[in-house]
Amino acid sequence: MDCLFCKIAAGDIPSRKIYEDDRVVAFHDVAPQAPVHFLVIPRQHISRLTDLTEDDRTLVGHIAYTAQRLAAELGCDEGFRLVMNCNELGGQTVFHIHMHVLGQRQLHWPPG
Ligand code: IU
Repeated sequence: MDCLFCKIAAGDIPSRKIYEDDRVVAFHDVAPQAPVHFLVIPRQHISRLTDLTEDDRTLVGHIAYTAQRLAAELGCDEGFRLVMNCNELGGQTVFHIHMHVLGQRQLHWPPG
């Protein structure tokens, strides 16, 4: 499968990895939108949130749990934002699900 994030997860394309285990990989975003901006992705290829099945619920929980734990480790104790974009209208550009973690600047609402 020709998926950039599958290749990053496999180590076939270099990335600035922060954390990995048997289910997820976290790495710094190449175009950071905040002083801290990293992505948490599943090793398993899932193209979009709307492809999730009931069996994936624990995996998504692990992604969110890992995201907040790493945010704390990277000094985002005053606050941070988790974002998952879905499909074109949601702003998704890479079709392997990923959770953005943004922190260490004041974030505003609503997003653009
Ligand atoms: P999106 O939610 O699908 O729009 O986010 C994709 C993110 O992946 C975006 O923030 C990119 O900067 C990031 N990214 C990356 O970190 N490394 C890459 O090689 C590519 C995109 I292509």
